[in-house]
Amino acid sequence: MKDKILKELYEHQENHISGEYLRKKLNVSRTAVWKQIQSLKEEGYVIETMSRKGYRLLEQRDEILPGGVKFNLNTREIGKEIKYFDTIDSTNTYSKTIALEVPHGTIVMSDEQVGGRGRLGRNWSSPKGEGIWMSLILKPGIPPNEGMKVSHIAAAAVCKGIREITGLEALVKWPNDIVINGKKVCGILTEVAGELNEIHYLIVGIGINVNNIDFPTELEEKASSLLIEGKKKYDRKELIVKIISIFEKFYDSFIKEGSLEEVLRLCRQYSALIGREVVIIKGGSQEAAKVLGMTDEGFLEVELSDGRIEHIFSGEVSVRGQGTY
Ligand code: BTX
Repeated sequence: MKDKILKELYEHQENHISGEYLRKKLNVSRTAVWKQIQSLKEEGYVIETMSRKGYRLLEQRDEILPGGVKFNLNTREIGKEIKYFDTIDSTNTYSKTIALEVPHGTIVMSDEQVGGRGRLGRNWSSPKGEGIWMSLILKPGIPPNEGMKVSHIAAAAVCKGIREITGLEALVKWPNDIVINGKKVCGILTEVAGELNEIHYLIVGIGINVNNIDFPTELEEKASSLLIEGKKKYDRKELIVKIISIFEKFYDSFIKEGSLEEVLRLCRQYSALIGREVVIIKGGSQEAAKVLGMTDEGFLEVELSDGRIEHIFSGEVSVRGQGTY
């Protein structure tokens, strides 16, 4: 019932709706309506109550409460279920604990992560109220080796979404970062659980620095935010809705038609690496190379210093002449 009341409040944000209207519409008592309104207020929704007029949702622009995302999304499946937290260790870690019980497309998001994770056990700084820290739980029924393609879908969707909302020149740094002016504004962590021939579930963790004003000293050189680059604050809800909508479109054409065409086109057009001299870091070793392109399978095609052409599946690539990043 709470969800239905919230939906009504979102649909009538311009004016108040009376307790009587809600009571009739949902076929419940006025006390029940009142109780649900109190409970929504406790969850952080700002609801104005005026005698004789009723209730009105006053949304603060910068909040990312789940209703603001859910009722603005026009997707088929992704985001129909949203689990929202004020604070959590990591949305990816939590997603793993619920993945088998929740429907495909469930999103877990949090206003803050205190144990945000990057790849290979690295940390992901996720301060409160500043970024988008979310995980998509997907059940695609594809072989595990195709999981990487879903990561590319996420990168293309985030890059396109950021460009459309902010107009900033976001680039995809293969395989899973989004950079602006050579600094990382987003990281994607895709984790797969399954058997040899089929994925049980796949968790795509997306971390975007949106309104961060500054970063811990050790990140200053390589991290940035949309606010720092665009010199203005951005609405996190609007970004989430845009990115999820684009993601679902790309994801559907991959799953239904096996097509990654648009995703590859975007990853190539907006690549931060193609045509550049880079250093490939694999385990303990480093090798200089020039990036030639990206294959249809999503591998990075590079030319090594001895002229050999290699297709790289995963690993670290740092652009030469730009420090370690
Ligand atoms: P990565 O291993 O490519 O990047 C981690 C590295 O990036 C860190 O070692 C650090 O140098 C740098 N870093 C840490 N925090 C930030 C930041 N906020 N901005 C820029 N650079 C940073 C990238 O891994 C994958 C990150 C995924 C994060 C999402 S958030 C939602 C979900 N939950 C979760 O725990 N992780 C994912």
